[in-house]
Amino acid sequence: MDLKSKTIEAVSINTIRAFAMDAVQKANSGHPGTPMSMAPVAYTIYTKFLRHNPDNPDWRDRDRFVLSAGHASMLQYALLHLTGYDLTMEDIKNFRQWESRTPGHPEHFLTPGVETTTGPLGQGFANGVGMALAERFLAGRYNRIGHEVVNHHIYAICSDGDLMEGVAQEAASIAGQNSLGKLVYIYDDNRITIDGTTALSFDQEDKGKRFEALGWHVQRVGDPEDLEALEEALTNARDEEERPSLVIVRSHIAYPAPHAQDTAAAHGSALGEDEVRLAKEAMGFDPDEHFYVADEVYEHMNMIGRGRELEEEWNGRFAAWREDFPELAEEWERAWSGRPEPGYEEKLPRWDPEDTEKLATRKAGAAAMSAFENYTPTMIGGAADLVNSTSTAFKGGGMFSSTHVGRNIAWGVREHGMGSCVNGIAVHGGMVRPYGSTFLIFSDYMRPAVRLSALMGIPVAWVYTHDSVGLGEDGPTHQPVEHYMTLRAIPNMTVIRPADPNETSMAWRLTLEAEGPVAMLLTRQNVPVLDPEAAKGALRGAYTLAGSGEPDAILIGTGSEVAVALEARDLLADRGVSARVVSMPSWEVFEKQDRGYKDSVLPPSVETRVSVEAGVTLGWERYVGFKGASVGIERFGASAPGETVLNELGINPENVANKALELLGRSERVGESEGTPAVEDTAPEEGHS
Ligand SMILES: Cc1ncc(C[n+]2csc(CCOP(=O)(O)OP(=O)(O)O)c2C)c(N)n1
Ligand SMILES: [Mg+2]
Repeated sequence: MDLKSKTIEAVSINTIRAFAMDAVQKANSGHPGTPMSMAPVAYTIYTKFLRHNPDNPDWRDRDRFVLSAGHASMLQYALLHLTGYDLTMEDIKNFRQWESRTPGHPEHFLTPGVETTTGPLGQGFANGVGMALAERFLAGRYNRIGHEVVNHHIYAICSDGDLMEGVAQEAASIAGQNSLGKLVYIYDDNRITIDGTTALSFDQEDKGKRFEALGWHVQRVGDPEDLEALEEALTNARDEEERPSLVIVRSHIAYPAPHAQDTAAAHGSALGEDEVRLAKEAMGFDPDEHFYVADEVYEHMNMIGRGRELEEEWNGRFAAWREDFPELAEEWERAWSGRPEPGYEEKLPRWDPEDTEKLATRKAGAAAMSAFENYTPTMIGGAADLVNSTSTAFKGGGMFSSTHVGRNIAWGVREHGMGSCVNGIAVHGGMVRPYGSTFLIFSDYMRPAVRLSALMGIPVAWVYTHDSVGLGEDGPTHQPVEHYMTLRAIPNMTVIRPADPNETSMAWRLTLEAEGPVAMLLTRQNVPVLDPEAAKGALRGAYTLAGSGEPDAILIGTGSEVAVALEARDLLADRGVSARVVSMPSWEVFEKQDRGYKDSVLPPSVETRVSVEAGVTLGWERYVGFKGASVGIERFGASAPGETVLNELGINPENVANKALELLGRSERVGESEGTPAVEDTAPEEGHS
C-alpha cells in the first residue's frame, strides 16, 4: 500500500494511526506504536473478515475478536468507533481517563465490542482458545443437519510478549490437541518489546516451527502494508478447518513515524508533538488536525448495514431451527441466560449422619455434580490431570476431543492454560458456568486467570480439592496454608469451604446461582457428616451450627475445621463453658446478609471468639475482633500422615478449647490426650503419591 495513496483504504488505515497518536498524545499516556503498525491488519479483520454487527455486539453467532496485546487498546477503540459501535468520539478523547469507556487496556463489559479483558500478556491468547472450545461445543450440541445456528471464528492479534508467556504456549497446545480450526490468530512479529529488540530475548526460537509442531497451520506475511497478501493469508486461515491458524506478520512498530519506527520507546510513550506532525505529514494528513475523520472514512468503515444483514440472515436460520426443535431452543435460551434447568436444587444429594458417618467433601462434590449434570447441559470443564483425585467429572458427559464434543475436558498438566480457557468459555456465552479443577495448592499456577475472572465478574467455578495440610504425606509443596486468604483477598471472588458433604451440596447450589466466580475448596480427607437441615445454613455464608442462647464463647470454623470446633465445644462444656459453634463456609456470602442476621450469628456482645482454620490467620481479626484469638498455621506444612500434621500444627480440639479458656481468663487447660482427632487419615491414592 502506498502510504500517501488517497484510496479510501489507505485513508482509513491512516485515520486509525492518527487516532492512536492523537489519543495517546492527549492523555500523555498509552501505547501508540502497535496501533499504528497493526492498523492495516485490524482494518482488514474488522471490515473484511469479522462477521459482526456493531449495532448488536451481543449477537450470539458473531465472530469474536480478541486484542491479546491489550496495551494496543487504542487500535481496538479506533476500530470500534469507526465501524459503528456505541463508542463515541467523546469516548475516544477520554482515553485512559476516570470512568471513561476507553480504559488503558480493553475491559470486558465496559466497552461494547470488547469480548474479554486483556492486558496481562498471554491471557487474551488463551481466552480465545476457550472461546473456540465453547464454539465447538455449542455447534456440536445445537446444530442439526440442515440447520446451522453456531458457526463463527475467533480472531486475535497477539504480540511478542503474548507468545513469550507460558500461558499462551499451554493454550496453543490445547488448541492444537483439540484441532480448534476456528482460531485465526495474527502474530505481530515486530521484534520489539519494552526492553528493546527481541534479539535480546526472543530470536533463537523459530515461532512458526513451534506452532507447526503444536499442530497449527502457520503462514507468513512479509509486510502488513501488502493488503492483498494479508487478505489472502487471512482467507486461508479462516478456511482452514482442521487446524488453528497463526499468521505471522512482520511489522515495524510505529510505522510510519520517521524516528519512532522500530524503537522500543514507541511501544509505550506518546511520540511527542513533533514526531506526530512528521508522521501525519508522511501519511499526507494535515498535521494541525486532531482526531480527524473524513466523512468518507466513516461511511466506508461503518459496518452496521453489513452487520444487520448478517444478523438478519442468521435470525432467519435461527427461527427455522427453533421451529423444528422447540425443546432444544428452550434449552438454548436457558443456557444463554446462564441458568441451570429448573428443579436441580431438589436433586442435590443429602447425607444422613445415621447412614454415612464420614465422607470427603471432594466425594460429596462428585455426587452433587452427578445430581445436577443433566440440569446444566452446557456446563463443561475438567481437571488439570488430576480428575481421579479431584473427582470433578460429568460421568455421562463424554470426553472433549478433536473428534468428539464431550463435556469433560482433559486439560492436561496445564493449570495456567486451563484457567484462561475457562474464562474464555465463560465470556463466550451460552455456557453455564464452566469449571477448572486441581489441587488448591496449584491455584497459584492459574492465579492470573482467577484474578481476571474476578475482575470480569464472570460465572466460572474453580474447584480446588486437597484443601489443607490434612492432605498428608505429599508434604509442604502440596499443602496450602496461605491460599484461603489469598483467594479471599481478591475482590469479587466468592470463596466457599464447606464443612461436610451436606454443606458441599449447598456450596454447589451457591456456585450455580452466583453471579461472579466462585472458588470451592474441598477436602481430600473424610469429615463427619452434619445434620442436612442445619447445613442449609451454609446458603447464608455462616450460621449457628451448635449451641443456643447467649454463649460464653463463639468458635468459628471453616471446612474440615468445623468438626474440630464441635469437639472443642464438648471439651469446654465439660468445664462449664458454653460455646457456640459457627460454621462459616463463605465470608463473602455471609457479608451479603443483613446486619440483623449477622448479629444473630455473631452477637456483638460475645467478644470471646476463636476461629479455627488450617491456614494463615491473617484476616480473621475481622470476625474474632481484637479480644478474640485464631487457631491456624503460620508456617509451611510437613510431610506426614494428615492427622499427624494437623495435630502437630495445633489444629486440634484441645488447642481451640484452650484458646477459649485463656481468653476467658480461666487457668485450667485441656490435656492433650483428652480429645480424639477430628481428622481421619485417608490412605494415599493409587496413581498419586
Ligand atoms: C504478564 C505481563 N507482563 C508484563 C507486562 C508489561 N508489558 C506490557 S507490553 C510488554 C511487552 C511489549 O512487547 P510486545 O508484547 O512485543 O508488544 P509490542 O510493544 O510489540 O506491541 C510488557 C512486558 C504485561 N502487560 N503483562
Ligand atoms: Mg513486539
